[in-house]
Amino acid sequence: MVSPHLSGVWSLSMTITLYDIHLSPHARKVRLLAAELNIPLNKVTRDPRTGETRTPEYLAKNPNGRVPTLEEDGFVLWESPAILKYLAAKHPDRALCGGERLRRSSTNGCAGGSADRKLRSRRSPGRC
Ligand SMILES: N[C@@H](CCC(=O)N[C@@H](CS)C(=O)NCC(=O)O)C(=O)O
Repeated sequence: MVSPHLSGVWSLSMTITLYDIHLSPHARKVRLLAAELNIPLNKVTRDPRTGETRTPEYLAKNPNGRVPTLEEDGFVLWESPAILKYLAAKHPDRALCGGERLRRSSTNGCAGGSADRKLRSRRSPGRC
């Protein structure tokens, strides 16, 4: 059994694969945040224009058939807001997810959707 301490270290070194295409603004947000947080990405191009996001293999990862899709150690996530929050949560010290108080205000605080919009609307101007 791996101790929690070691398991934390291990998870930091896991390869994160990002299925994307360079011209996607949704994928670009993810690439920019990963660069900001020094999180290395194994980028795999999947071009929606040529059907690469509609193959059975890709749809098994992302049923929406769109980019970006992130995969880490068998865990798959799609929808760029959810991916951004997943990456931001790796660096709680940066408080990019709204900080503890806002995060506690909703169980979905880091999962996107309506809770995300609620958190955004409560942020003070000028805050990321
Ligand atoms: N809501 C999605 C939108 C993703 C999206 O629309 N991606 C486009 C590329 S920018 C795509 O894959 N389009 C292909 C399609 O809709 O078939 C997100 O934020 O990740």
